[in-house]
Amino acid sequence: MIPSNPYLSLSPRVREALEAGRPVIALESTIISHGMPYPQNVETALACEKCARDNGAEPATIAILGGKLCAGLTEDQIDHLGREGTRVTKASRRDLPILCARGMDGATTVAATMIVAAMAGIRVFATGGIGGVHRGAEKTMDISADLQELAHTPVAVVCAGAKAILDLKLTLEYLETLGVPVLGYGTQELPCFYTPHSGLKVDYRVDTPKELAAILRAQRALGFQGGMLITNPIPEEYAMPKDVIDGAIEQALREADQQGVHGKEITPFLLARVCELTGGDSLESNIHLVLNNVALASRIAAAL
Ligand code: PSU
Ligand code: MN
Repeated sequence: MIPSNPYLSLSPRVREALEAGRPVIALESTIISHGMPYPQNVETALACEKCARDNGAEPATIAILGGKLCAGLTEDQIDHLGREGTRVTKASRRDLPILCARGMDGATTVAATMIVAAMAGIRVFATGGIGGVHRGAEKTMDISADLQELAHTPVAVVCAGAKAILDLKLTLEYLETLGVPVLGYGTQELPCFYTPHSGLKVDYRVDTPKELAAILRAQRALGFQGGMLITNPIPEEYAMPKDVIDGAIEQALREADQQGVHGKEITPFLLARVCELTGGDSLESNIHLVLNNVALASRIAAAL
């Protein structure tokens, strides 16, 4: 049975799939409103939904609409989030009570999407990249709420690693402290979003959706409440040249610093600048890696 919550609103398709015990995966909406430009954001969100269905899972794109925590959106709702873009509040854990009480819209981050997925009983979630420990966090204390959520909320997140806009080494240390397993799908190396290579190691390499499902079941059987990070490298043919992407990231970080961008604005600022600086090439890679993650998440959900 799906637990009832006055703020939770499931689409008919998602409700039916969950009640029938069919595979369902969660998808986030900050990537739509704050992570990509219009109209590619809407096209990608719809392509993700199609990709999930092609791989045997019902997609539950998650967002806050009129104060309701929605799992499963219509095309019109996705289009609304894409067109409105950054006018939609970027919503992480701390934002949910206010947006619900005020009847507002919110584009859910990885953290907020995990919360809603867990409420609905969805165990697997696909996205592009998670938030993490920012470079310079020893001074700014900018550490994404995504990491704390991974510690507490029982949803497995499939991503292409984390972007080099973050301090990946510190992000792994933080996840270790929180007890979050970091797995590499078919690799020992932590993928670095636009490239498969970070030079850092994941905790374990896992080669099949079936084994990933077994690990998730064991985590549950142990009574652990936390999530899991499944990192899935971008396919080589879509990867960016390392020097190009590193150069763009360095420049975007310098500009953010000069312009005093901070807090929840920093991630969207860096994503948009990197896209501009690479002439849209990074967006192309971004779209392919997200679809690759959706396909894997769907296969894991099916194996569960
Ligand atoms: N990293 C990306 N693309 C994204 C995000 C992160 O490569 O779209 C988004 C995700 O929604 C993530 C959020 O949860 O940014 C993290 O924001 P913050 O660092 O402010 O917690
Ligand atoms: Mn932050």
